[in-house]
Amino acid sequence: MARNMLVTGGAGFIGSNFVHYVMEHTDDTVTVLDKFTYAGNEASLAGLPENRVRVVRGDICDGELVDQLVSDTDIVVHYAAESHNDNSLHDPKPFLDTNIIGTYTLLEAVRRHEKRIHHISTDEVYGDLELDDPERFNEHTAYNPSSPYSSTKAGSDLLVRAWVRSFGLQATISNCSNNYGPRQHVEKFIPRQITNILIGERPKLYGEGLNVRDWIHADDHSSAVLRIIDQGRLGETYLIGADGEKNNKDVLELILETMGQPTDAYEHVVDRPGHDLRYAIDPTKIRDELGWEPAYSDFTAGLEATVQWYRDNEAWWQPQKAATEAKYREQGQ
Ligand code: NAD
Ligand code: TDX
Repeated sequence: MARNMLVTGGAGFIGSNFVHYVMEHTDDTVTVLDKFTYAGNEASLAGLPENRVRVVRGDICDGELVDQLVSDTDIVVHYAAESHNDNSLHDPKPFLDTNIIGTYTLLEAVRRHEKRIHHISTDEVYGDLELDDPERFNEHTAYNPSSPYSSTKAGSDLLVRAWVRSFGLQATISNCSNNYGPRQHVEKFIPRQITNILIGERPKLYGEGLNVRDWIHADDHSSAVLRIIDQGRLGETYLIGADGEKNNKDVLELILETMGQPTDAYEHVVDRPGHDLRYAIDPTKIRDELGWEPAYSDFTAGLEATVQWYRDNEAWWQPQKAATEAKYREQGQ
């Protein structure tokens, strides 16, 4: 039976990709609740069927609005967050407001109305790994976040767990690795480098670029979230990853190669303070228990398609580019 989902942060990168994915793969209807911060973009929801997608401009910290929307929904899928580590190092307060208070506000409404929530989180809550550590993060790894961003995400996960245990809240949690794909804000690593090349700026690599991220296509994240919503066990946490470990230097060289540039045509800039060295997800639980498999096994092909998306959609990213680079320049990055 078709459901009505309340998707918070549905105008952001991963949330909007999820809404597109839901439209293509289910009969569900969606209400997007989004504050349209600098990271939300109406254009990311363009072309979706008007009879199945409603967009509400509002803050997840607004208790009255949240209460009303939650009462009308079958399930909340909670993507809304302040999401960028670099921003959190310069101005942490919005991270506490949205990621902690916003999540708390949603949890209370879900509890009052006896609904279900799926909480979207990140592998960054586990801190980082050494490059040669044979272990990867799994559902039992201890929380050890490094940045204001990841500590507020960790805090939000712990709130969900406490609401499950104390109040029997119907909730699931997923912690996913680094996403790439269309509609990602130009502040993030891959789109920043692609769009720098497109405007004739040199890409910027933090430090030596040996830091490893575990890349997954945003559509694979969406298919995993839908699988958890459909088949996941209430109260459980699932880690989502696609065995996509790569260091930043290799990813940057691949972007340069894909875009026909010399592979050394970039600058080293000042490193991020407290920069996590390596993230890596062990996805055994979601694969074995829920039978989920990623569809994008070829990172190079996925990256090429992403480069093409930014080439084809300059009107989407151009309005954000100058301000984003001005902010980075101030920070020496
Ligand atoms: P994003 O910054 O692109 O989008 C966030 C969205 O939330 C924006 O549309 C913004 O307007 C909205 N928002 C922010 N504060 C709000 C508020 N108070 N009320 C309502 N809406 C608000 O982020 P993203 O990269 O799409 O990440 C989405 C979620 O996925 C986050 O919870 C993030 O922690 C998680 N996540 C991201 C990644 C990644 O690689 N980007 C990986 C794992 C998990
Ligand atoms: O210009 C850059 N140069 C660079 O070398 C930028 C913007 C980043 N980097 C490095 C820092 C990281 O090692 O690239 C890597 C990826 O950086 P981000 O895109 O900022 O992502 P990260 O900090 O890894 O966090 C992302 O993945 C986990 C998302 O932003 C989070 O929301 C998610 O939780």
